[in-house]
Amino acid sequence: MSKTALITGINGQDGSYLAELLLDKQYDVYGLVREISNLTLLEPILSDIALLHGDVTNQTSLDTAVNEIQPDEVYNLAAQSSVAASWGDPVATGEVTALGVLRVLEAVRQHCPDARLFQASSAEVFGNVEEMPQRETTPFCPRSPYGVAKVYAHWATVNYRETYGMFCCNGILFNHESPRRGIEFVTRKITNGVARIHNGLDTELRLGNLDAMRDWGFAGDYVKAMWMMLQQDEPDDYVVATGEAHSVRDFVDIAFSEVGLNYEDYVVVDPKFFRPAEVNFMLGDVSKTKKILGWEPDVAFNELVRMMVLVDLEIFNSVKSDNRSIFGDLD
Ligand code: NDP
Ligand code: GDR
Repeated sequence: MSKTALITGINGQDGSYLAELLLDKQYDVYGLVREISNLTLLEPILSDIALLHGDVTNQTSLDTAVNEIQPDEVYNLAAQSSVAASWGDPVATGEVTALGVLRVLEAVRQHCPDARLFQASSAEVFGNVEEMPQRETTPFCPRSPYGVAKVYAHWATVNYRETYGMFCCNGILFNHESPRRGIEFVTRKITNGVARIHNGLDTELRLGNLDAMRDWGFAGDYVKAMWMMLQQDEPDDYVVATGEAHSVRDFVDIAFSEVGLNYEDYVVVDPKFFRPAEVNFMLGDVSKTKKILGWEPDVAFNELVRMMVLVDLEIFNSVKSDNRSIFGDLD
């Protein structure tokens, strides 16, 4: 019999990849979306999934969804997921990214306690901790309202596992990117900027801290780890990372090189994009996840940058050819 999964945040980057993975595995896939949610990333699979309206700030909507669907697996991906934006609205970030998780846990406990639950925890829980690389036992030391909210969510998930015996797992996810990444994150801002400059639409790209180091992987690989966690005999928490760190500058350099440009001619460092508190260096120790789940990332850093640049270039090419078909040949 096919399994049933409920995904919150299904229309986001990870949600869309995870929905595709679960459809391939013959799951019945349900997703929670808001009235205002943009469904573009789900367009190719809209006829294969079922969407319900709800919001992690609204307990009733979660109770109703979980009670009606009776899912075998719940993937809680919903969050205000931008670290940078979390300083601008710390209270709303806490409502969604911290208390929203508690509401999902409560909905599952009350209405479907045998469901297995994945919580999207984050490497931001570690902040600027000295231990390097960071593993499941590294102390938490968050540096942003987002990181603080994820710490709350992480411990709430552990507590429901320990207190109620529920099958709850935290995936401590390091940065993962793709052509579906939101433009507010640095990687997609860079690849979109490269495509714009390459097409003569911009002459510069304004960025913040180029020296920050991140452990960047491919989102399509990371959703496989989420699924694997819920297939184990026992629930546990796992770091998901590549074990390799690169600077923002490295990313920029490779992205501009893809179109034969030198980033130093185009990138302007703008203090506007510096953060009130920065996490300087993130690097994950993924040995437990490799050993117990048997998970390995498939896409290497250089391939990831290339993939994102190529897709952004294609997007501009298709916009140009659409304009040609409407207005005739523009060249
Ligand atoms: P996205 O920002 O792409 O997706 C976030 C999703 O949450 C969207 O579908 C959004 O829907 C939804 N959402 C926001 N607010 C609410 C709300 N009040 N109620 C219900 N849904 C809401 O993030 P990613 O896909 O990249 O990340 C998925 C999860 O993994 C997040 O929890 C994120 O914090 C976490 N994470 C991500 C990492 C990464 O590098 N990508 C690393 C570590 C953790 P809407 O369109 O309506 O806003
Ligand atoms: P992050 O991702 O904060 O690590 O959170 P982001 O891509 O926003 O920043 C990465 C690093 O790049 C530096 N940076 C810039 N960042 C942005 N957004 N815009 C800029 O112009 C810019 N210039 C330099 C930042 O200072 C930072 O050091 C992501 C999110 O997916 C979270 O949800 C997730 O939990 C963590 O990764 C792990």
